[in-house]
Amino acid sequence: MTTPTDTPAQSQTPAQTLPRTFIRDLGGLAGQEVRLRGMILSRRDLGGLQFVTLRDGSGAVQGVGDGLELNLPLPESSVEIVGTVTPHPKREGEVEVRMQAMRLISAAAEATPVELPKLNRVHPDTLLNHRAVTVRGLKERAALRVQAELLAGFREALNGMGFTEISTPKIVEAGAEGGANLFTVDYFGEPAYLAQSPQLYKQMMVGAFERVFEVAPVFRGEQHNTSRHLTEYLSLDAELGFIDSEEDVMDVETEVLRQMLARVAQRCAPELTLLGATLPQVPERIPRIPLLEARALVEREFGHAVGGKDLDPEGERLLGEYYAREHGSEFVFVTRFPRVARPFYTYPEGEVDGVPLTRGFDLLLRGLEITSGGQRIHDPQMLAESIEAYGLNPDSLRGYAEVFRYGMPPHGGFAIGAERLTALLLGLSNVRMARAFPRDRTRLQP
Ligand code: AMO
Repeated sequence: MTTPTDTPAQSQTPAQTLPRTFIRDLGGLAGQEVRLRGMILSRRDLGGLQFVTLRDGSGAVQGVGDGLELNLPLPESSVEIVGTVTPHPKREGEVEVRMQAMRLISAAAEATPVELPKLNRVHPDTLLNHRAVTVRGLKERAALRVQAELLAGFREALNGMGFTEISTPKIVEAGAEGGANLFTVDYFGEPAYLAQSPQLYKQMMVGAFERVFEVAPVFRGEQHNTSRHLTEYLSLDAELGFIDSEEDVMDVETEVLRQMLARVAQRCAPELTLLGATLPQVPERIPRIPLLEARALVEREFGHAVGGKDLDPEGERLLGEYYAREHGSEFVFVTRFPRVARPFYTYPEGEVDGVPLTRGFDLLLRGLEITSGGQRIHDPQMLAESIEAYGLNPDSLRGYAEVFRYGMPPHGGFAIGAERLTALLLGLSNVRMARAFPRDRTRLQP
């Protein structure tokens, strides 16, 4: 084990009584003596001159020692450094710390499996296999830091708009979203499922609070291994009563996104710079286009004909490209989804060319879906008919359907996939990097 020797200067000097300074606060302290604590991201000993990059929870800084009598410990060792803040000789506006002493707090027993300052050269699978330690990399943690501010912004915006935070079961008797991607749980010998969405519960809670939101993981047994699918992801859900139509829901989501991004812009400048990310503008009114028109548009503008009931990923990409170019908006709402492409709870809305439509919408950002939402059915008779039309078992939806007989206002809501939003804002190529410990078809570790 490498044990650095404490320099005599460090023993009983006033430096020891210095309070700890966090790296983020060093900027205004040039000329002052500080005491830092952190982990060694990298280190070099150049014949008597010692260089370390120290990382604490708030940032990273270079420390320089001249002839310090110490053996630099392995990277990721925890140390305390006492030194003087000085302007960085090469990087305008930055500071470094001239180290007088370094004390080892907790030594790393082994070198990390990959070098944390060089993660951009490492294969993503290797990064994820060693995620417990690679998540310490400056860019990897920056993405999660931005996500934390997005979540705080989501809560702050909705709290400010009179929403109440709720917490609903993740072990459920029936799926909310349909499809074959339910995870089964053995619930004392009976089958139960992991919640695909808080959908049914957030609707029920509209009856209590009128405006509700939830931030919680949801589970989807996605068979496909793509760069935008996880089997466990963080769903940012909102639901509100007394709407006139889904237009009100889109207005609320627009305002929530504006506040979320404003918070990130204000608090995450270092992270955005580190990641080379530019935040999109949230327009006053995000453009809205009905799905059938969107399909016609990508065919007309790009010659891309879409089969099936939805827009395919390429169609979404092209639509995003079109609205960015022609309307200067990186966001676009796709509205009036056909009934076959939406779950049973979606409010039906007329038909075009024999295709029954709904008041359901998606929101695309930079050509990828980040949200689904819409107005919901609140009339008990209409709901019973929908459950039947979708071939669902009314018994498994009993507790949900019941509440509509006791009275519900017209309502609707939306859910944002937190990892997709984070990845798109930051230009991450894979949603896995927007989750500390991603779960996918083949990954349950670490
Ligand atoms: P939906 O199923 O479209 O709608 O999901 C909402 C949003 O969640 C994200 N998302 C995913 N992210 C990562 N991995 C996945 N496997 C995954 N699946 C979905 C997407 C998507 O837009 N109850 C409705 C929402 C509502 O109407 O309020 C729902 O869950 O960003």
